[in-house]
Amino acid sequence: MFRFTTQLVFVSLAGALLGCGGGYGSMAPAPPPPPPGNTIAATNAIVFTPATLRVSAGQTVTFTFGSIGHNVFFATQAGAPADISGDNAGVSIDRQFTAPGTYNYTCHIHPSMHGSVVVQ
Ligand SMILES: [Cu+2]
Repeated sequence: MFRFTTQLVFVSLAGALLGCGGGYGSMAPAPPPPPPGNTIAATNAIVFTPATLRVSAGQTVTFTFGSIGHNVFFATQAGAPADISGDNAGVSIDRQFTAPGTYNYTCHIHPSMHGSVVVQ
């Protein structure tokens, strides 16, 4: 005679339901203000514009060249950035000004073209 013992297995349901409410912040940080437009255009009118650009020490100036080639040669002085030599058309080239001063420059292709960057 065999007696069968029925073991009751109690299963306890530990319902650990993780809420999926990853509250995505709807308050994205405001975009930073656009950088100052420290740009000098070497134009097809054979002028640099603006003729005088004022920037703060440490800022970068972008020289943009139109379809007519130009270059930028700085007067020799301490703190002047590297010249932009050659015949540059359709490009933009950056130069950083680290020291206060007035930096005059000319285009060697068109000697009548000149301008200055005043670094404060
Ligand atoms: Cu030129």
